[in-house]
Amino acid sequence: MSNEYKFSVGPWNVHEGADPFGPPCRDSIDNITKFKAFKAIGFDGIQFHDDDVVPEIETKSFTEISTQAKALKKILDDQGLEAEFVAPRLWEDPKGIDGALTANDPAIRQWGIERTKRAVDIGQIMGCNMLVLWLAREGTYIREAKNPINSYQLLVDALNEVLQSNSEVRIVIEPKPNEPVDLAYLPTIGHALAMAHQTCDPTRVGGLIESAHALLAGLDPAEEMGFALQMNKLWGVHLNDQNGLKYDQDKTFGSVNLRSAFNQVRVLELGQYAQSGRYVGFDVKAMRTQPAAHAMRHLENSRDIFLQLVQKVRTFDQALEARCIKERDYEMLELAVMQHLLGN
Ligand SMILES: [Mn+2]
Repeated sequence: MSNEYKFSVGPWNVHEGADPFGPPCRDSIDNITKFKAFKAIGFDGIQFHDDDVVPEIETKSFTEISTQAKALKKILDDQGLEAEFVAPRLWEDPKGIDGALTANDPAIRQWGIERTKRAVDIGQIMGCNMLVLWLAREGTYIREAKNPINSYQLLVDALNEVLQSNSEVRIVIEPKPNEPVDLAYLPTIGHALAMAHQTCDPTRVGGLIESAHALLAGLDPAEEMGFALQMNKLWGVHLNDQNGLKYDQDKTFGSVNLRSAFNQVRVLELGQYAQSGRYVGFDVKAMRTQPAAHAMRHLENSRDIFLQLVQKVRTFDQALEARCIKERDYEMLELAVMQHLLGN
């Protein structure tokens, strides 16, 4: 099983513990040390923001960017790792304070598109053609600040410009309904894939579903994945967990709702996700309370829980399932699922 599924993680998943109410509480670990540790615990893919590859990217020439990306590619190669995707971190630059691709200022929009195209170039150097777009600040705090009809057109225009700039790139939209902004454009996978079909090349635009983001939209992550799988558009997952409608918690996969996690694994099995060759990514973060020595356990635990749930899905009594469905005995089916998860 661990050979069938490939796992990925981003350097930000091992962090210093800062939150909006308090400073860092663990020392920084350099990326190279993190990559070695990821490989040792069974992760083969690394997810990158453009400025994870090239820190202070805004101050650097393309020659410098290219040199740094090539150097990092060599480090990954030497460790038997590969880059899964590169994502432009538009939301952390002060220029993108009110959104980048949907900013009201056309000069900012052009900056956003150019920075996104630069992330595609970095991806190409890193050997991956996946560009993930989490549209963090593309939205509003108050509705009156932007014209949503116009904003959605601006997003289509931006996607088209990126698609036309590079014939290899695959754009993968990661929807999220809120946070950091109050109301985000493309809040669900349905919105994202509807927009994909409006672009100049729908075959090159797909989606990535994060469990917590679906939950924050009041939706079921497994059903959202099923929707994307039916369209052959589930090009990535960020599995994690979420304790209700709060801030984006990025908790260890399965740690809040084991049955929801079971159903996410079940739909990935039903959709033959492993056979697609795509990575199972975990966007999980260590609790702030964790001492540094244990601040990677959330990754190991998420991967372990995932693999145990693959086993649970595969060993569920298929004959019983078929009989319950035939007899419409969903009480029995539900109990059987619960008993199976309880180990009985
Ligand atoms: Mn998250």
